[in-house]
Amino acid sequence: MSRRNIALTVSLVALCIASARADEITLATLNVHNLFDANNDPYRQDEDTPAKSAESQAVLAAAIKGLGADLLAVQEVESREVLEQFNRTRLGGMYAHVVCIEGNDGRGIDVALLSKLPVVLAATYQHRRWPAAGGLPHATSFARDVLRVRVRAPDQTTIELLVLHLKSKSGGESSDPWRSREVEEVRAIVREITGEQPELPLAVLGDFNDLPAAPPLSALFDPNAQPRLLDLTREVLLADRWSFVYNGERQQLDYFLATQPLRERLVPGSVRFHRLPPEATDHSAVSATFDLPGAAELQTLGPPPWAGLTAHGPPDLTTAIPALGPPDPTTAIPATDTERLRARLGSWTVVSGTVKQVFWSPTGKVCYVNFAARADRALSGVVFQSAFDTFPELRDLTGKSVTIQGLVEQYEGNLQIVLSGRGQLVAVAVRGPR
Ligand SMILES: [Ca+2]
Ligand SMILES: [Ca+2]
Repeated sequence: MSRRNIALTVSLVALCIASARADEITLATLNVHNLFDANNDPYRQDEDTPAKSAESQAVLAAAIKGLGADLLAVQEVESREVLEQFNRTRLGGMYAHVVCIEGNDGRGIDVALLSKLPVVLAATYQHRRWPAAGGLPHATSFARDVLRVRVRAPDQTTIELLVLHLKSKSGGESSDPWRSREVEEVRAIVREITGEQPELPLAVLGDFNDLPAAPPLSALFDPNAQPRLLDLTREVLLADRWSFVYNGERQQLDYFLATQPLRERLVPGSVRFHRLPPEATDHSAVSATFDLPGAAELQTLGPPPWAGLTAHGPPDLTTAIPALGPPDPTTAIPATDTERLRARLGSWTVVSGTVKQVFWSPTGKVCYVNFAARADRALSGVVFQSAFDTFPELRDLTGKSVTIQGLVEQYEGNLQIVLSGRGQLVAVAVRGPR
């Protein structure tokens, strides 16, 4: 069999394996924009928010059905009663479980979860308190709430979700300290949960009400925080990574973060922003689909199923990256072609070259895979500590021909691709004399 035929056969087998997986679960998040009823809630200031019209509800329901989500995190729901009625009358009861706990917001808007999967646990963090943040006397608790829900998949796998709706930006920078403090607390909550059960797949998703590079959100994206939260929306091309339009400008306010145990189950290419009709809501939805293997496999958490195929694996690249879909080696840009690569900033790109050196930062927390002796002469692969175990071959890469793929970024003027997923790096030993 020729190499081409072998590659084709392997690709077909990979396709068959992919289509045979029935245990896929789609998670999504959507700010539904004021899903209010016409009844006056005497305990909340809901008088100034009109009820969502029948037409708007119908459009929203059609949009939600189109998401195909098994689990839908929602924000800006007035109450559990309103959401239950919407699910029953507009969605035909497609979600068996409606989780909504009245939170702290003055107007009464709440975070909630619609679930087709059984709910094992639901908890609120609305009672969490901290000292007044940044001179804001009222900023001593979550402006809304963080809703924690644990669901159980048919194969007994459990997934933990934290549904967020962080303090809004209205009022400008004055809200930043409050949102920063909320983020700190979310981080603490994640540590508390995963500290008890480090192998629990966990998602943090919702309307974070700020931009990806905004300082208040930085702690969520910190690559050295433990456990690391991986922003799945970064799998989407930069130009498509927006969820809200403010003054005519596209912005990303909605996010989907996952811990590594959940990230490892992400179906490649499944992360999507969904544009919804303006009659439904002013936000885009974000969704991602996951493979959920059996509970026994989850507890052992061995290497990902494709791990054996990659490290120094067969020299045919098409057999080596089932995780991300095979990169076309003919499209790879040489790592030293910085001019072409600079034009690819923010875009998913396949890059190849011979590794000149691999070195670790003085703290040992970052590993650099360099394709040139000087950092400004070529793009580098960057691996953060949390992904060291994902790339056991790092120490042996020097002198090898390596293909990497990912988003081209710029850091301190130099080009880089952050490597976190197994399929992002393929090393090929340069063939020596036999
Ligand atoms: Ca009301
Ligand atoms: Ca409410």
